[in-house]
Amino acid sequence: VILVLGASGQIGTELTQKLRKTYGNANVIASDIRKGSDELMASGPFEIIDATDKQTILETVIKYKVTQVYLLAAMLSATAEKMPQKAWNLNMNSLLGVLDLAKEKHIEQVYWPSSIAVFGPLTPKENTPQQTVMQPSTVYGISKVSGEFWCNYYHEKFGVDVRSLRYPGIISWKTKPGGGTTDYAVDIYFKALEDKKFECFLSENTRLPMMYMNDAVDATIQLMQAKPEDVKIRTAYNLSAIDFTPKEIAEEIKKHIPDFEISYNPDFRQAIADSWPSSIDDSEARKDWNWKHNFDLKSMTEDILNSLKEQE
Ligand code: VAH
Repeated sequence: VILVLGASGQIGTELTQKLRKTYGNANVIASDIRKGSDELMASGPFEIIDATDKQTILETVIKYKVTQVYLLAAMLSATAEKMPQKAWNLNMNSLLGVLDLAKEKHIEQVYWPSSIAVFGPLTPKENTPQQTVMQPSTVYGISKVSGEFWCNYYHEKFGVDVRSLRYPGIISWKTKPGGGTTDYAVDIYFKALEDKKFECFLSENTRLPMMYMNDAVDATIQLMQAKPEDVKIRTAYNLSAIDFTPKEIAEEIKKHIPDFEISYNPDFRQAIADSWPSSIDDSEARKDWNWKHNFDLKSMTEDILNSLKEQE
C-alpha cells in the first residue's frame, strides 16, 4: 500500500492518479494538509495529514498497512523566499520524519523529490553534470540539497531504500502549481486560451530545463520500480527532458493560436531562474534504469492545448 503526502499539489495530484491506475485505487492513500481536486478525492482514500506530523503519518501507516511513502509536500522556490523558516521546517522536518519511519522499519521504501534548484550560480549552466558544484542561492534549493544528503546518509547508515530525482520545471494543465519559478510555463497555456496574451515574469531568453508532467510521473514510478542494485545514486538523479525559453514556448503556442501575444515584465523570480542551469545532463539515469523522456515542446504543447480545449 502506498501513502502519498502532498497529494493535492501539482505533482502529487497527477502522481497519485497514475499510482492508482498502476496499483489500484484502494492501494494508494492520498493525503495533504487540504483537500484535493474532485477527481482525486473521488478516486480513492484521502486523509488530511500535515506532512511534518510524524505521529499522524505513523498512525496512517499502521491503519492502512502502508509499505511505501511518496513525500511530495514542500514549499516551492518563490514562496520559500518569502517565508524561509516555514519553508525549511516543512521541507526538512517532513523528510526527516519519513526517513525515521523507514529506519524504524515501519515502511519499506521512500520517494522524495529533489530539484534542479540544488544547483546555483557557480554550477556549470549547460548540460549540468550529475556530480558538480552545488551552492544553491535559494531557500528552496538549500532545503533540497540538504535533503539529498540526508537521503544518502539514511541509505548508507541504515539501509533505507529512499530514492530521489532532481526534477526540472514541470509543466502540467490538470492542477495549477503554487509558488514555483518555472510556473510561468504552466500559466502561459491557460492565458493563451483565455486572453490570447500573457505577461511573463521572466525575461524572453531565460532558458530553463523543463519536463511535461506525464514524463515526470512516469520517471518517478520507473525509478521506484527499478531493482535496488540499479539505483546507484542515493542523493538524487539528474532528470531532464527539454529546455526552452519564454520566447520559444510562445512561438510554439503561436503555431496553434496565431494572434497570441507575449510581453515580459521580469520580477524577483528572474534572479532565482538566473541561478539555475539552462540544461541538464541526465545520462546516469538513462544508463542506470533506462530513463527516457517522451514529450518535447511541440508534443507537450499540442497535448496541453488539446486537453484544455476539451475541458471548455
Ligand atoms: C520551482 N517548479 O519553480 C519548482 C521547481 C526547478 C523548479 O523546483 O520552484
